[in-house]
Amino acid sequence: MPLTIRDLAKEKYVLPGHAACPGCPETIGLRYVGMALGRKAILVIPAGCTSIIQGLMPGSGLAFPIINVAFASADAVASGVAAAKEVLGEDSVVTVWAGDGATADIGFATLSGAAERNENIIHICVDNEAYMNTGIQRSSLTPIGAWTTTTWKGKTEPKKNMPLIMASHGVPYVATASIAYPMDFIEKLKKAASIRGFKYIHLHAPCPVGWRFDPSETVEMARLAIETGIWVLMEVEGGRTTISPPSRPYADKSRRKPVIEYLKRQGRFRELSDELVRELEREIDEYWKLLLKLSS
Ligand SMILES: Cc1ncc(C[n+]2csc(CCOP(=O)(O)OP(=O)(O)O)c2C)c(N)n1
Ligand code: SF4
Ligand SMILES: [Mg+2]
Repeated sequence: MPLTIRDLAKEKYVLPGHAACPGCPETIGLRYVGMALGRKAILVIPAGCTSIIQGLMPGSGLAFPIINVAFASADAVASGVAAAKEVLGEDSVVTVWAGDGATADIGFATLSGAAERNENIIHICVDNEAYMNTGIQRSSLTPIGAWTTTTWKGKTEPKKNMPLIMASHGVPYVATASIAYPMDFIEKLKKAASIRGFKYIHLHAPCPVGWRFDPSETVEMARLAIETGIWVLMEVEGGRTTISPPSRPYADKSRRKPVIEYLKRQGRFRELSDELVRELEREIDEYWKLLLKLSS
């Protein structure tokens, strides 16, 4: 039976008065985490925008139980919390909620270690493609050509492919998600919570501040990433790759929108050359070919 809105937790986990910017993708994603996991969720959060969004004690903009940790330790802390909960016989879903910087750069050692040990946790990478909280510095998940305050002329290196890197750890479950496709994300979260062992979900999260678009366009920008094929929704479960329903139409190249439709809407790509746009189109094609091969 497909999941419906009636199956979701009714409590609100993102509260009025939180400290996020208007149009913030992280609050959108956190709402869906609350709807999917409800009271079972325990969030482990390294430094990043969400640490600010939650606010200062004794108030909090988030109703989850949260452990704030140093950048590099998130998955090690989560491993310990999950082990303790198991000893106590408590049914919790220990979930790391970490930015792209915290996931792919500074926290990668403990993430890789927890994946290799197959710890019973979920790691969600909320990917806004830069270190936003400290003023839009590049991360290894910033795409090629994008302006940041540390890549004034556009980043010269391509975006690291974290979902495939995590899949190559041989963990039970890896998925990609988008804040524009809530039911797809929620289903993946619920599935991850039902699987024992290490689970990785990579959430595409366009940030109006760092990407330079109007805050009213956050969801539209995330949807365009799917429609141009630059972000693909998929799952790798027990080593088997499948393209998720919202992305399936775009396996057919003729149905994809030109990537320029996505790039031209974001100020961070203002200086992008025609040559780089062609290069990105070529990379999208190549990646789709690889995914279709893996999923055949
Ligand atoms: C070890 C360490 N280095 C640097 C910082 C400063 N710092 C705090 S948040 C942040 C950026 C986080 O970026 P990301 O993980 O992508 O999350 P976002 O802010 O984009 O949500 C940095 C560099 C820190 N707190 N600890
Ligand atoms: S900088 Fe971006 S990710 Fe951070 S709080 Fe603002 S909108 Fe959200
Ligand atoms: Mg970030």
